[in-house]
Amino acid sequence: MNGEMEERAILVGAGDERYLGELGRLARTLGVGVVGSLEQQRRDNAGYLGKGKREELASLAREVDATLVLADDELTASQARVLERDSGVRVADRTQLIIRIFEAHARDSASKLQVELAELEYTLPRARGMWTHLERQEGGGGSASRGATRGPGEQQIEYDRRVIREKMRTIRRKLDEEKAARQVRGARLKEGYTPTVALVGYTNAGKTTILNSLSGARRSTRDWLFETLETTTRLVEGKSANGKGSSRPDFVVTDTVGFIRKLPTQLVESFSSTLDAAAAADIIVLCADASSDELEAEIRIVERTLASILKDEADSRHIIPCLNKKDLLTGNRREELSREMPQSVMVSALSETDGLISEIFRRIELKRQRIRLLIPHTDYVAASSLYGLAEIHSRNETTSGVEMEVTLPPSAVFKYEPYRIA
Ligand SMILES: Nc1nc2c(ncn2[C@@H]2O[C@H](COP(=O)(O)OP(=O)(O)OP(=O)(O)O)[C@@H](O)[C@H]2O)c(=O)[nH]1
Ligand SMILES: [Mg+2]
Repeated sequence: MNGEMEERAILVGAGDERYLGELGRLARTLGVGVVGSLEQQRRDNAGYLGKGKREELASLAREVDATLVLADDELTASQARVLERDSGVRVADRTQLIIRIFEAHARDSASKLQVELAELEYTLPRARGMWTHLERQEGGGGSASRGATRGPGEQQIEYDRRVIREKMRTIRRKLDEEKAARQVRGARLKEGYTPTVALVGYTNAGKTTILNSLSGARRSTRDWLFETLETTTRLVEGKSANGKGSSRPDFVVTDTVGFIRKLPTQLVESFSSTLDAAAAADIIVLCADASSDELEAEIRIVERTLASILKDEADSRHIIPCLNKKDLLTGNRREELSREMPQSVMVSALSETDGLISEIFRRIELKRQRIRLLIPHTDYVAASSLYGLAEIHSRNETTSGVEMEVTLPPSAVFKYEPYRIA
């Protein structure tokens, strides 16, 4: 899909779940122009679109001079071949499109490796398709001569697949190394416990804009999909966020990769650091674009993913639903949303995030517990590991042990429960 501005795509969708509007935005993110669309309730096994629709597609393609057909779902190799043959135009599917976007936006080495892995995973079951394609070019006679050429031997395909699998193993190994390095960095950040907040949400919700607004960072934000492909963590100083110099705690905020409907399974790896960040966070800000026509669906998709990684019900109490882009709403719509989602905070990341900041501090306070502990001298390690983990208000050596008054992060409350005296 190079020579991007030249591409003129027709969008096609078949089946119950069709999101051609979003597919069009994905296409435009890569600079691909959209010149038409066709959709159908029934999904055809052989050619994705039914035979009649494929004929319609062929004449539309001629009429609008299309160079590309984009399918809203992942196609099998043979569906893509049939669609390509019948439309007379090159075919790409939603998965390829998203992988291309990830490829174009990947900046750090982990994201690049993850994209490479996704690409190989996509190619693996299609190894035969690749060969057919080559064969056709060698034959030089287009589709007519194809039946006459003998297919490549099964051995060749097997060899090909072995090579792909071998490459995938190498990349996975490198990714594991990257992850280990990331954990070391994360642990360093954790020294001197600071509450953590993860910004999670649908792609283009405004997560990075919120991060910038909270922390004064200048991460890149764009009105296209999957601008951010890596997690970034920034410190927000309680004092500066408050402006009044009072004793609000510092916290760290992590920006993550956005979600999307029908997420290609090949890209799940790209979300692992996002999911880790969400699972480890004390507080999750579920960001949504309040001006989206699909607001409810976009929130649901993120909630479903979160539910699968959060350990228990109690965790969900620490999610702050945040409706962003308030400035794009009419007064009526704002009122309607406040009624429908009373627990959410409404902000405009470009101009006004005070409501979100206050809510974050309120939740941090709720989650921290100030307690008195008596730790016997024999449990010396338990006492010393409080440093860097808790806020320590007082410490007294007594004959039975060390008595401390501390404010604990939620993650440590359980561990210190046995020593609690008040
Ligand atoms: N009008 C308006 N636009 C906003 C607001 N917040 C963000 N945007 C715009 O929305 C677009 C997406 O913002 P990002 O911060 O890149 O969104 P994101 O959630 O990080 O997106 P990905 O990284 O692609 O998942 C950008 O063009 C922002 O300028 C807002 O409050 N109001
Ligand atoms: Mg972003």
